[in-house]
Amino acid sequence: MLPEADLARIYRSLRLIRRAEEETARIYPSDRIKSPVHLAIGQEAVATGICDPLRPEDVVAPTYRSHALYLAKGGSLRGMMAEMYGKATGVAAGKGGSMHLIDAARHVLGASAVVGTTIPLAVGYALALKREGKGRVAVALFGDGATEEGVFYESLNFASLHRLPVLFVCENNGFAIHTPLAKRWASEKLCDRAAGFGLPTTRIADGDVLAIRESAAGYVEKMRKRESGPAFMECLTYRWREHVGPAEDYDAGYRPHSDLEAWQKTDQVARIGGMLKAEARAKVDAAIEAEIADAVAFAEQSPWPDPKELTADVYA
Ligand SMILES: Cc1ncc(C[n+]2csc(CCOP(=O)(O)OP(=O)(O)O)c2C)c(N)n1
Repeated sequence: MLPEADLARIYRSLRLIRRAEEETARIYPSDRIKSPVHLAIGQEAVATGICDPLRPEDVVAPTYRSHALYLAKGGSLRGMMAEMYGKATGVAAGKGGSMHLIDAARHVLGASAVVGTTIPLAVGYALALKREGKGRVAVALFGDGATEEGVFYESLNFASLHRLPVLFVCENNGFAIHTPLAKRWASEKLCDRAAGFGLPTTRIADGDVLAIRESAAGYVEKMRKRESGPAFMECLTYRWREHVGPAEDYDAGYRPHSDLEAWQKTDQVARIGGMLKAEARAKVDAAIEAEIADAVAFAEQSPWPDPKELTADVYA
């Protein structure tokens, strides 16, 4: 069993993501949040397990479903909340919304709504980090749908050829919007496809945050020492809410509620929380509630962007 301090840190990350997203879902129907939201409630273990072994100066490349990765890497909660509210104090000055989070100080690259597009950005960054020679690594996190883009395979090949320090992580939640893997993939052996490009691979099927962390830590350590090039992880997980928006969608007919119930039995927030002493857990929970309340108040009290800013930082 991990030392209590490690468990507390991992629990804090899992719980912060869960509660920040639950709060987002609670506020959403009021229309104060102006941006569409792709929630990762249920998927927290992937971002948390991957980011725990990372150093502050390592780089992560998120997707539009990026609250979890952004927060796990230490991104500003105030800046994220204000961004979703469309306020001038948001991380993209209120112009990007939930799908375009960024925190340059925490080395969270800009997210994108276009599926697969941040994978090559992580590879390009890894090339720069290799040349820099300080042992930093880049991580690309993406959904199973992104592996259907040609750029995914180009990225694997280029990174493997040049032995770049990049960890590719597929958060496989089984669906691209409403379409299941069985209707999209001729073979579900995703790790075999990655291995075909010469990458070591690991598949974690049960969402165990500690197993994800251990696997990521092993790969990252070898990359830092230049003992290996890129690596590939497939982490099975489950999106509890609808593809986009705050609600559940088990009445839509594309997946049964029993799947949710099965994943909820191994919920990592509850599991890791249960490994902590009650007092330690209560302390973490209270600190997180205060942090979220502060971020929401910050977003609500922040000013709207000045209309004169409308065309600033916009390419034309
Ligand atoms: C290039 C591109 N094609 C299609 C879309 C429409 N689209 C938005 S989300 C999505 C599903 C992607 O699924 P996945 O990569 O598994 O991520 P998840 O939403 O499950 O996190 C699609 C097809 C898009 N945004 N970009």
